[in-house]
Amino acid sequence: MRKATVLALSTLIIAVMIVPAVVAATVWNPPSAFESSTSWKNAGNAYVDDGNEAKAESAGQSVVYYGFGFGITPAESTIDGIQVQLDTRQAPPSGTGYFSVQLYDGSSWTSTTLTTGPLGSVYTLGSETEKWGGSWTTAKINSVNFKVKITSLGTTNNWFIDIVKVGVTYTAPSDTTPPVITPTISGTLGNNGWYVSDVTISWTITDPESTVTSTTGAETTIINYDTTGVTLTCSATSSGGTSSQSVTIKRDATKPSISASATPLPNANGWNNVDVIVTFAATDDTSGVASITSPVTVSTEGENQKATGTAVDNAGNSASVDAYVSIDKTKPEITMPTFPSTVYLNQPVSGEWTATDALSGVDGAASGTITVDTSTVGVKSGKVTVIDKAGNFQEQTWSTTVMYKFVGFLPPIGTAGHTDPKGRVSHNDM
Ligand SMILES: [Ca+2]
Ligand SMILES: [Ca+2]
Ligand SMILES: [Ca+2]
Ligand SMILES: [Ca+2]
Repeated sequence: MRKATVLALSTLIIAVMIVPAVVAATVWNPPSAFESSTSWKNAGNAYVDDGNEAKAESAGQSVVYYGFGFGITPAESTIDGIQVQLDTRQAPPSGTGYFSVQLYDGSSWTSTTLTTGPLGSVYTLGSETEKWGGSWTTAKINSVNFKVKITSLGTTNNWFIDIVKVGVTYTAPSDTTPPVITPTISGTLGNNGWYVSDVTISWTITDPESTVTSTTGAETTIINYDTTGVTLTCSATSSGGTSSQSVTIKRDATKPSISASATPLPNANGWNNVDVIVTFAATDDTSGVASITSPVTVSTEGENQKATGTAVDNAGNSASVDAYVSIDKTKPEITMPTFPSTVYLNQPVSGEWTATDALSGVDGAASGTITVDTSTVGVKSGKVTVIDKAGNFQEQTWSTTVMYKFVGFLPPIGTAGHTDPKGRVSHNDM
């Protein structure tokens, strides 16, 4: 016998050494409700320890209390025992009244019924290891359907209770795992892991086996600035250990800066008369430029022809710019006056020229007068030059010959001839 006892003791010691230290806890709660079918008077007076009492006026009357509001966690905790405490009195004080108490686990009443002694004291029924013949879980204890039935028994005039309380002793499971930390990141994700909006980072920390005793970096953070990478770390400790989680946030919510340039540049009038190459350039401070429109060659004629360039950064933000190109490659048209091929000395000769340009328009005078110098004989020529606003030249020439005017031969002046009626003198009358 002695040997067996020593063996049992050493087994117990080994068991204590292997199992991590677990601490039982007891929580006490009063009820918050009773079943309305009760025959007791003022049953709700037993919620609070205030001298106001619930009362049964005859033996064999039961009151059922519930709504104890237990919230024992973690759910895997073991229920070790249940106690019911009653602050009792009877009238007259010398009676033999007492109470019996039973528990309800949500589906049946416990097989064990415990009873008080003669009323007039505070009785605590059960113990930290008494299960009342029931099979308990945290779910049953935490349920609103966990109930206590108190029945008046014995002989007296009135059975009183000032307060009823239930104490539940439980043991949390031992914990070998640290808390689980889960980040929640909300924001608009662009390309390549870059966020393109404000980013909110929050953390969920759970440990089903034990209480999380400390955390760092668990606060919600809003990243409202562009960054190539900011790392947030959350740590949490339970009796299962310490764990950490980190997230790195890259934010670029800013469009690239884009510009356009033209080659060649337009003239002072804003026109080109050759093909124009529009080249785009962009910069981006945070994620960098990912793509940009290739140079655009504008070769068609027209005013304010649009060339659009777009730049996209590595986060997916895009920006566009419009360049306007005016091209006129067509020379102006000149309408020249028509001069005869020959004109006479001192004959007044002049004519009007006019010019038109369909695209950029004539730059300068669009008409003018050509006056031929007929004061001397010979070939006279000139040219009209017109330029449009794009710099295209047009040139037209004119030419005519100034000649003496011969109207015929006058007869020589005779000595023996006669004078004709017009006063001219002829030598021979034919
Ligand atoms: Ca009371
Ligand atoms: Ca754990
Ligand atoms: Ca950017
Ligand atoms: Ca033109």
